[in-house]
Amino acid sequence: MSLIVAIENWTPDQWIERFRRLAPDLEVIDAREPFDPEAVRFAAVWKPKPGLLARLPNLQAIFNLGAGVDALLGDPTLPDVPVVRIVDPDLTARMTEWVVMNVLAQHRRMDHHRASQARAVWVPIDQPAAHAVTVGLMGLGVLGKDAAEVLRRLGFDLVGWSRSKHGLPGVTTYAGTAELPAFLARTDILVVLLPATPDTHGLLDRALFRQLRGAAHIGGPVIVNAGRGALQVEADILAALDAGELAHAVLDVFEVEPLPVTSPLWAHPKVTITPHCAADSDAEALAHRIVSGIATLKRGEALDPALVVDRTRGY
Ligand code: NDP
Ligand code: OXD
Repeated sequence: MSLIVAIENWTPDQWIERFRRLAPDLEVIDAREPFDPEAVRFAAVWKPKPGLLARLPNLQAIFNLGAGVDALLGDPTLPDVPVVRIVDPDLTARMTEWVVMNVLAQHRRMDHHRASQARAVWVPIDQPAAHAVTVGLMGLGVLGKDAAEVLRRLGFDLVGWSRSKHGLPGVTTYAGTAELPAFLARTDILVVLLPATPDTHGLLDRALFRQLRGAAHIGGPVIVNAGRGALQVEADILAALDAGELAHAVLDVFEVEPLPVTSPLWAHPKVTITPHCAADSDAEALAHRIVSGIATLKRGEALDPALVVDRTRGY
């Protein structure tokens, strides 16, 4: 039984070594080398070449090496076998750190303090309490729920938006397109933890930014996106920042990655950029999860349904 490792934009060598070490009973195939397609039962992939997986007639499951499966589902030839995504407490905790770090930096007006420090001037400003700021979480899945829990503990007022309605302690929840305007009208800092799907593509545009409340004491509406770049219209973010409709944009994901050196986002004073590393996680732990998923399938047992992507929803 073979596991093929097909990784396009990182080097696969360490993953191949890890799988060989953690699953000595599996033949681990490097997709860059010639191989027998009939032998492959499992695939561990990140943005594999479109068409590659369709060539594997005995494939039983595809393990995505990340939480977001948009790149994989974008392959129209993807075979109809379970697609398993990453849900991992370490990844989740790191995303929550990133979200909380950026929400706090905006709430505590760190841009103002850095600018004052650069000029060696002492300019205290009024600091509202956390409960005076409403954080709106777009996406109440594994990541959104965890971030909500920590932000709630810090005292922020919280609203959340998802496709289906959720009951979450301390969070006023909204669902679906019909309730989106009410959610935005309450939001000061918009935290986006949505998947990229046909429904969410281009959602973060100027019309949406104009609906945000954006409390004056944090300088206006702020967006914080670690979901996917396909959700955001970058030209609209820049226009909204320049028009004062957004006070700041914190972005971990981009329409094109790596973000081209020519992008005006790089130098914009109201933009904070991290290079798609909000939830960089422990590769060893992720490999363990995949090996354990393969063992489950080899025993003839079912995978945890929470890990299997619903192909009709797109996440
Ligand atoms: P989940 O699948 O657990 O949650 C997705 C959430 O988005 C759910 O609450 C879902 O609603 C909601 N949602 C999906 N489509 C819509 C829609 N059309 N309208 C409203 N809500 C919608 O995903 P995770 O929380 O694990 O991850 C979220 C995303 O974060 C990933 O898909 C990935 O793109 C991104 N990510 C980014 C990383 C980074 O480093 N920047 C790292 C890891 C993930 P419902 O609850 O009703 O199903
Ligand atoms: C992602 C990840 O999906 O890093 O972006 O897991």
